[in-house]
Amino acid sequence: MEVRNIAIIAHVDHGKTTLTDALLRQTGVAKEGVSMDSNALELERGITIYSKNASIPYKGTKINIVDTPGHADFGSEVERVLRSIDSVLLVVDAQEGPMPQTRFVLKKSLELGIKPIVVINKIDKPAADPARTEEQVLELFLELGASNEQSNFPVVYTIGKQGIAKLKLADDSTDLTPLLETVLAHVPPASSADALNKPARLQPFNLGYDNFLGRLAVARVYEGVLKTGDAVFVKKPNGETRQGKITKMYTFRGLQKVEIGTKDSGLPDEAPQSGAEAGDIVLIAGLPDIYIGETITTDQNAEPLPAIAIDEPTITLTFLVNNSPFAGREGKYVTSRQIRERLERELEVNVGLKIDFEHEQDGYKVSGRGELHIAILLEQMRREGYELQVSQPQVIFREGNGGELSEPYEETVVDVPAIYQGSIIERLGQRKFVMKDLRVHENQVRIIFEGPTRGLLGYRSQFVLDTKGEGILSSRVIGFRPYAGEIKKRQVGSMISMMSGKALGYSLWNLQERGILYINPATEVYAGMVIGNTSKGEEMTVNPTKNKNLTNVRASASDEAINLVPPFLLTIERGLEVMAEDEYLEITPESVRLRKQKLTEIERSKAKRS
Ligand SMILES: Nc1nc2c(ncn2[C@@H]2O[C@H](COP(=O)(O)OP(=O)(O)OP(=O)(O)O)[C@@H](O)[C@H]2O)c(=O)[nH]1
Ligand SMILES: [Mg+2]
Repeated sequence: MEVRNIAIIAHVDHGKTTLTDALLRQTGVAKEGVSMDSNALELERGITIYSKNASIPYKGTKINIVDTPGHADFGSEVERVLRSIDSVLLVVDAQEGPMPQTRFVLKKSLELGIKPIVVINKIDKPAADPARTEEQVLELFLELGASNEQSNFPVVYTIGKQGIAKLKLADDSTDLTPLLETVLAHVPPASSADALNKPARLQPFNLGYDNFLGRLAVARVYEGVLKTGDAVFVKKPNGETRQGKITKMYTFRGLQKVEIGTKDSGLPDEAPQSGAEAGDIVLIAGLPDIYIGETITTDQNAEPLPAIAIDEPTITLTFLVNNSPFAGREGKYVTSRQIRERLERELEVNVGLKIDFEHEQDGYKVSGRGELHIAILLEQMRREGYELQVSQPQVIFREGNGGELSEPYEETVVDVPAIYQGSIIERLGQRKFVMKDLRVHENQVRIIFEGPTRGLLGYRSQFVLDTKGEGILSSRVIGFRPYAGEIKKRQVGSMISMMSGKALGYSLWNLQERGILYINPATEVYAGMVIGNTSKGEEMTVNPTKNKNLTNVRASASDEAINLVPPFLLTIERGLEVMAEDEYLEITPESVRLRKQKLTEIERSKAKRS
């Protein structure tokens, strides 16, 4: 059967998954309400975390679709996916226009010689401006050095949410047929008779894991036919070769994985496949040490396929056994060995992650592509019953041959109402961010900055405050550049409990004037736990368990009515953001607590003096 391979790429939230789901529905392979975002965390957050494969049948052709995550922390995954497909649907929100991640994924696609199909989505939004968006997309193509052929892209206008696509805005359409037709017309066939007759060559671009089968590789078949049971050679890009055997293979039909060589597709018109054929994207088991970018082949003398680069981590932090006074109360897996085994399993599939297990007594050094990348792992672990504590994330520096330091830099795009423009430029300027571009559109401004990742750590919650929640900030790593120099951040001081017990409304009411609280009344606290931050920036030790002095009680009813400001409850991400260097974030299945590493004031002042 003829195959076409596409990836859906875009900035976060521009509608990739919604559109993919609609394509699955229209072609009859998924029912109403079924989504590619299937992981519990994805559903809760409404974002895609893992790229996923599906396929749809259309007019006798199998269209493999890879839905990719839009958040910049997962950009490296998108880059790998792009190596395995032949074209992309570049989805752009008709109101927001191209955003940093649009630029990144487009740049990578163009460099690979891909000819994108542009999908202007969400044209139903009241403030949508498809014509302006299209113009900006064309500008972006030209700016990124697109060839004539590439910048002569087909455009499809869509309302992904309603499953509607049009070739002209004025067209009447009730489904996605125009988009499917565009795919057939513009995406080259994934294989040819010539490729089919060669010895098998495949390349994994993603990893998976199954409790029974072990490590799985998601691979594109470039040439030949691979059969279950085949003896294969696995070649590293440098030619180093080892042997293996394929134990099981799956192909994608709709959202299902169907074992190759069996007859259980549920789609009666498709013959059971006898092997993984050139052009297809398949899941392979049997190679326990298979890795991204290697070449699987049946021919010992075959050339390895070009390597697939994996982005280096940019931030690092330590995972430790929880040793707070509340340790072990809520977690099921709490020991160093259990945490280690979990992290080792994570390394099987989490390609951008690096872990140093060497100095076990000091915890495990975990490095990743950004705060969200790490936060998702921690969130996943707590859901599985793990309990642990982590240190403050730090940027990873690199040292050149001459000892010169470099650090990760990001491109940051800020969309804010024009009145906040001045304060944002000033605030980011202090954090060594340089303005690269400023565009005004009605009352909104879009400002593009470049600066060190270090300057952004801990900035997001400040940004929300500075823009009264009306701003959007998105950012992505653009590479390592020379050290930007010292950054003086406004000191945030912690409000630390000196007592253990239950926090009382009366004391919180007194404390809320002095800063922002992280806890509710009746929250259990311990001495050394951080219960809030102070507005003046100084560190403050307080007693949140103090009750009203009983001898002073007056019998007035109004006295009892305490007006408490809703607290800033800590999530893992907020915690990673607000924590100080001498603190730990304690994470259990039920709680996220911030604490001082040294729990008593005496220990803390001793540590400060030395
Ligand atoms: N108004 C409108 N909203 C849409 C449309 N398509 C998607 N949305 C909404 O946009 C939001 C994001 O949609 P998703 O499909 O999850 O976006 P995504 O690009 O997959 O997001 P990530 O995978 O996290 O990068 C959801 O709330 C959708 O309901 C559309 O055509 N019109
Ligand atoms: Mg998505």
